[in-house]
Amino acid sequence: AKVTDAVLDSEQEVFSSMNPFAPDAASVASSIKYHAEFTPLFSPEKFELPKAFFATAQSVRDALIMNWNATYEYYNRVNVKQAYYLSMEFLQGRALSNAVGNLGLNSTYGDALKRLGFDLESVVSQEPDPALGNGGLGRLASCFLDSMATLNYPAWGYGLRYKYGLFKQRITKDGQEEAAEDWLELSNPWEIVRNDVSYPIKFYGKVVFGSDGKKRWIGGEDIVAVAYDVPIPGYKTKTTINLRLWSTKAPSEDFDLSSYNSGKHTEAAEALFNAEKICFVLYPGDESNEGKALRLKQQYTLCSASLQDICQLGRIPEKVAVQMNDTHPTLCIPELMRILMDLKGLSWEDAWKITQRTVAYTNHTVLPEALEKWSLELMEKLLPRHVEIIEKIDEELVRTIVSEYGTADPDLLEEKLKAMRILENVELPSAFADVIVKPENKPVTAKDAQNGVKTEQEEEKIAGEEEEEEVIPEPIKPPKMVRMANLAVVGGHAVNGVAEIHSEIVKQDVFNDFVQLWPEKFQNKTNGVTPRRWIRFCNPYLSDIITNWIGTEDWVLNTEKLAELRKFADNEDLQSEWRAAKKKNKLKVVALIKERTGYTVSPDAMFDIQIKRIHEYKRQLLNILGIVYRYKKMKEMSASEREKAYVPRVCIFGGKAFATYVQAKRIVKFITDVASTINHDPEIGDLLKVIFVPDYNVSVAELLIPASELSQHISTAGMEASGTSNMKFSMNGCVLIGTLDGANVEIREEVGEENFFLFGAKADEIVNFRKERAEGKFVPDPTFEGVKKFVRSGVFGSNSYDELIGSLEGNEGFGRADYFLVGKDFPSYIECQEKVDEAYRDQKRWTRMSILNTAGSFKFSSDRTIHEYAKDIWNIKQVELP
Ligand code: B1N
Repeated sequence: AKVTDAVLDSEQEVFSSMNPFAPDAASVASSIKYHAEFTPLFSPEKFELPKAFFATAQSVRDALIMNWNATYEYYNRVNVKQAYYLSMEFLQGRALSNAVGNLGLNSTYGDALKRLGFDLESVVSQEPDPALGNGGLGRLASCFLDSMATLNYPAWGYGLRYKYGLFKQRITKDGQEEAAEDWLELSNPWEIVRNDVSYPIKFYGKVVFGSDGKKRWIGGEDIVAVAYDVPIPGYKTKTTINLRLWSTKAPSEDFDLSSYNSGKHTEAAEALFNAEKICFVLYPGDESNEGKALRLKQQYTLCSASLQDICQLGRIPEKVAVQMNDTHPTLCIPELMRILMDLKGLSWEDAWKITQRTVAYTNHTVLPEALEKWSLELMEKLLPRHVEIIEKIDEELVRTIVSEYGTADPDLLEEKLKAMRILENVELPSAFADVIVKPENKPVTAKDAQNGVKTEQEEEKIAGEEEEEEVIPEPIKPPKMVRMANLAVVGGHAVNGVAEIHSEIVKQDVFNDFVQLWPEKFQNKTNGVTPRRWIRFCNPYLSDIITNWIGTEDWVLNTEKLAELRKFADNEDLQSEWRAAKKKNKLKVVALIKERTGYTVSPDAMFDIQIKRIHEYKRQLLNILGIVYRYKKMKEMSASEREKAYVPRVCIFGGKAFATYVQAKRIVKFITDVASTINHDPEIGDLLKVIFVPDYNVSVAELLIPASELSQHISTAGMEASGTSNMKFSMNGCVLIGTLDGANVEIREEVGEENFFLFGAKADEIVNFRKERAEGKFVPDPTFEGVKKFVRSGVFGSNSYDELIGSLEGNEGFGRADYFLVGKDFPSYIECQEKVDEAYRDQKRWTRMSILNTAGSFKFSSDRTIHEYAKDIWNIKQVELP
């Protein structure tokens, strides 16, 4: 009771220091009633839950607007440098409980709603979960906004207002199905459309010289980007920053009234549709050319609208730092150059200096297929002026490379140019055509001649003699591409990876050639997550315990304090409170599982969870095959042997597969098939349950993470840049099983290796293991062979999973032989899982491990990450409002 009183007092204090009126429950209740009546979204007769949600959100928004206006009014007055975080994705999750929590008004709003006949928890769960992001990258952007606001850093987020967020996932007997996510259906109470903040955006057209001798981009298609602002409140601070999301529309004159009146309704509205469709969906399928063009239009809209806006807001570069979240906003570089040269009249040299000083780039992946490239042909059509600028940047880069490496060793020079140029498969700029003698034009050396190496002419002659009649086909020219990562590295002043091991791979591998040129550009910024959403609000039971034992709630802002829990790790009272909190969280998940899948699971079993996008490199397949192995062994035992040998487990999966990622969808289908066999096997009962929670999103994560006891982060080493849910699990007292990949490495360092279940090949061994496989030298473990055979025997249905199991063997037609090394890591994974069971049997030991995970998680607050960006990349200072 004491703690609650203290919290209540501090809530009152915070709010009264922020507002002219001190809100007690009565005034909050009347504000909610006011909004239900006078800013209505529903008809007046009834006052039900949906209406309660919107009215509550509107009343919270009033408080946010005051702080928000005060924030930017002050920043403008003192003219501070600000950071602008550009991202194609913000995975915000629900805002109501977060905003109420950050304002410190939980109990006030709880009481107010009680007076109106509602409870806060049900009102909160009315909010649609805005999913304007795919996964970790988008969620990171949202955690960063929370930290920037909380730490009083002057900043903005910029993104797109997609009408439909990431698809809704349904699980049917055929696997995953996708449906549109209409999150705006009932409107969005948090956003404010700024009708006075809109910018023209151009596509297509051509470049001409103006009368002043400057380049002008004219003609083409013109649309308008309109600002929708979302307030982002900090925790226990007045600072409330802005997330500005752009929506697109046609200029009003583009509606063809005379066509419409003559009955051609569709044609009349074509321009409207054409402009609006840009913001219809997050990540439109880009297999078709139309899809590619649309995605590029989205990226350009984000860059152009944001930079036009930023140029109005602050002096570049003194007052502006632009951070590009991956390469998706890389068009910022040529766009800023265009604005500075064509619109502001600066020289190339000045514009380039300013651009470089302004922008910085975060890399989030080293998977070669994920490094963005755009067809030069498409880009030339859509953005002709930008391609001119990119060509010039590429030419300057060639100049730098030539001067660095000289022409004495043409092979080396060729190799460097090939690796580093922005333009791929494009001839050298004419100025360099003669400087570089290409190896194929090189005269044959005396040594080659001795070894019987023929000249090109000789080869041609021989070929001609042998196949006289045959027409030699024109060689297919590889497509000309623009490599966005190379452009981002060249155009920015800083490049960072998102975990130590990832940043090392970035330096040693992906961008090694650039590191040799500009070593000072490359940095590491290990990711983090906001402790507000990811412990304080999603896990109130554990939060109260932590506050009680540490003696203050400060840890929410200063996570280092969590380390103080270490000294109580073996304390029996703490241990039993700790277990009780976990149990309460597990009970919520038992209900969720019942509701979403119909299955009943036992809260006394170990909750073992893997939730993330379905991807081969994340190896959900390793997890489910491990489960199959466990099931197979159980079936070979008598009932009493089984009971003795195994700790009861509920194995929970969640995650979406990209709609066109066939192999990922097969994995989903396989997991659900295995689940339905095992869950219906009466011999197994509560000893093993497999659950696929459909439609995984931020809100589901907020329920699952606090309830988890073991969580799986088992990617092939070197492939997961960081991972961020690993941090959330660890904070919530969950023990991790994982490979030495991404942030796992650092988590293990912090929590102690005895509190982390490690297995599997290391990143630097992967190349050799793949080689070993390719050469047919790999001998799979009998356990792995046994599991595959078991699957093929039809236990999980008539399907024999040829494509899935075949991919682990590299059978004819199934592509790369176990590229992700599931077979290689299988035995060590199984062995590690046995150690997990053993540790869990000793509940004291397990609880200690759990406590030490929370205690050791303090490094992974996004507050730490944001301080590092602010200091090392953005050069911005904290500014507290008066
Ligand atoms: O970014 C996260 C990391 O924690 C994850 O390890 C990493 O996989 C993730 C193209 C991406 N990398 N690349 C993407 C997202 C959308 C898209 O269209 C690539 N996401 C990540 C945060 O650093």
